[in-house]
Formats: sequence, C-alpha cells, structure tokens
Amino acid sequence: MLKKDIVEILALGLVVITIVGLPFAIILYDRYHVATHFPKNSQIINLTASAEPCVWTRDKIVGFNYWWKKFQFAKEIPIYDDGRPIFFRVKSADVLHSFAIPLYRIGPFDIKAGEVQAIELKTNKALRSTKYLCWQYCSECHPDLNGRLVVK
Ligand SMILES: [Cu+2]
Repeated sequence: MLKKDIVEILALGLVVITIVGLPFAIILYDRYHVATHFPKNSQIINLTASAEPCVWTRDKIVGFNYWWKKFQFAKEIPIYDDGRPIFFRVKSADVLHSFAIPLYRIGPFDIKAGEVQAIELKTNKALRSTKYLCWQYCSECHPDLNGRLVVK
C-alpha cells in the first residue's frame, strides 16, 4: 500500500468521523452547557421558533429534521409554581424572531437563527397562565406564532 493510499484512507476516516460525530458532540455540549449554566433544580424550557412551518416547538430542530418540517407546536407549555427557577432557552431555526411574555414584562428579546437566548422568568407576582409570543413580524404566519404558559 502506498503512503498516498494510507493518507487518503485516514482523510476519509476523519471526514466520516466528523460527519457522524459532530451532531453527537453538539448534543453533548448542549447538555454540558445546561448542566453548568443553570441551577440544578431549574425548570428549563427549550423553545425553537420557525417561520416555515409556523411553530414554536419544544422539538429539537437540527440539520436533518429541519427539512422534514414536522414539529409539534408548543401551544401549551406547563410551568410549575413550586419555587424552582424557570428558564427559557429560546432559539430560531430560520429567520429573526423575537420572544416575549407580556404579562411578566419579559422581552421582547431578539432571537437570531443559530443563537440560544437564555431568559429567566422572574417575577414577584404569583405565576398565572399567560401568553407567550413572537414580538416582531417574522413571516406571513407571524400572528399565529404564540402559545400559552399553563401553570400547574
Ligand atoms: Cu414573528
């Protein structure tokens, strides 16, 4: 076997490892980030906005499933009024969105595609079920980009 063949095989192996391993590395990094940046007992609500299809979803949108576009709309998100801190980790799968919870004067926070915004639901009021929404015009379906936080 020539030295050139060995180098080609190693390069091919590196490409395959990168393609297969990168999604796992991203998922592991995401878990590490959550474990090290939020209090241990937090309620963490991952939300992703997408203009096409028009949803706020708790599904993880990653490269391969983005094209299937079958995400469950998070029309109702349970939150627990048990004293634990509540954090939203909000992302956009495509265009610039904006996240707000008007009742608690939270936001609007710009949500750029590919970035994660960590937003704490901090209030001195008792928790009440309320609406969350996209605050800025992001697409034709913008008026439908809203859901409810339901206190349990
Ligand atoms: Cu919008």
